[in-house]
Amino acid sequence: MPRALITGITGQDGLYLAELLVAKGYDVFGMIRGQNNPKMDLVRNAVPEVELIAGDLSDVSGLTRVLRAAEPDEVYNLGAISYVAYSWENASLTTDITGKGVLHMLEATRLYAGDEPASVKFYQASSSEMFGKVQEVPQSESTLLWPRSPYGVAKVFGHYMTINYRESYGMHASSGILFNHESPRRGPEFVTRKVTQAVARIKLGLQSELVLGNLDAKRDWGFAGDYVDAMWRMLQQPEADDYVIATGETHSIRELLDVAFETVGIVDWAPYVRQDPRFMRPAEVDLLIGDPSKAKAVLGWKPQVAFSELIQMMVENDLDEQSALVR
Ligand code: NAP
Ligand code: F7E
Repeated sequence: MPRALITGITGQDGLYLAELLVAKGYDVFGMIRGQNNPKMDLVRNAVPEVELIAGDLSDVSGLTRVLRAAEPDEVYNLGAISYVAYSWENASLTTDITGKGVLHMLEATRLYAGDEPASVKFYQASSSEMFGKVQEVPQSESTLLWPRSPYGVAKVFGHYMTINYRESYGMHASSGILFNHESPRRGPEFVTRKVTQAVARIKLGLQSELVLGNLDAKRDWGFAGDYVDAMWRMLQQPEADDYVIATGETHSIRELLDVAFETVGIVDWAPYVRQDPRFMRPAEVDLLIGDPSKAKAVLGWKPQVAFSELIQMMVENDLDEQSALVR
């Protein structure tokens, strides 16, 4: 049975990936941080087969111990401080975890792999936020990076460090440049889930308004369940490489609002939505749209869930969750 180690097991992608790997017959190990992490029960309920090992991306000696305990064939480094807005308020911490944490994982994996550096396959969760102020439309693997937030800068560091470990030590280290991907498991701080939760609550009479920032930003949104499959496909390739994972479509926050409110039968959302500068960012990423043709050609990957289907799925889930809360 192949063995996989996932950092960020308590996050949106960590859970979907763990489910995928368990279904494929892997022995899955998840790194979990902190003492008595409140999300431990969530992981245990969703994927009871996964063995949890305590560790933190800031602690390189602890990571060495985690690698020795899991003895993985594949390492998926999904752990990060991932909320872009938070990264301006906590730039140094974001740099330490989202940036330097990648170096720590690469180094712990290299030391664990010993004389056979390519024997342990490594996946790094890079991000379309690295494109920031986009220099090309659509964005591909060769587009110049121009990050616009401390999060984006930290991801660029992790991305190039992954390439550097591949080139310096011959590690099988791949980097997935994933565009925004969402699901009913998305954290409520991100705009899709903030909108779908609020729409459900407005429909149920539990909330009267939704306060947002920039409504004109455009994102290439896909379904997280599809995107973790791309991660796995990257590590099955004979050679490590970097891949853009995206739908190739872009939509504004306004279009997101159209679909979410239409799902509950509200055609005009303007009376419910207010803009507040509090949710505007010091530097915005105005437009993201990815070109996933390399992933299609080499990995045989393509997205299965369309934008409107994704948002409808999230609204339906939030209607169920919010109704259960008031029952
Ligand atoms: P998420 O839901 O925010 O999950 C982040 C995970 O990182 C959580 O499990 C969190 O654990 C863990 N983590 C935070 N600080 C840590 C630390 N110091 N040590 C170890 N683990 C730590 O993120 P996601 O949406 O699943 O994304 C997964 C990865 O893909 C992230 O690296 C993200 O930056 C990247 N990414 C995401 C997207 C997207 O659209 N979702 C797109 C491109 C790239 P706790 O529960 O303990 O906080
Ligand atoms: O913002 C705008 C906001 O926080 C999307 C992370 O997974 O994807 C994610 O980063 C857009 C931005 O995601 C609100 O200004 C308007 O333009 O949902 P988000 P993100 O910043 O794109 C990338 C690929 C990652 O790698 C990250 O880890 O929506 N927006 N009003 C708002 N955003 C939020 N959160 N809240 C608002 O009220």
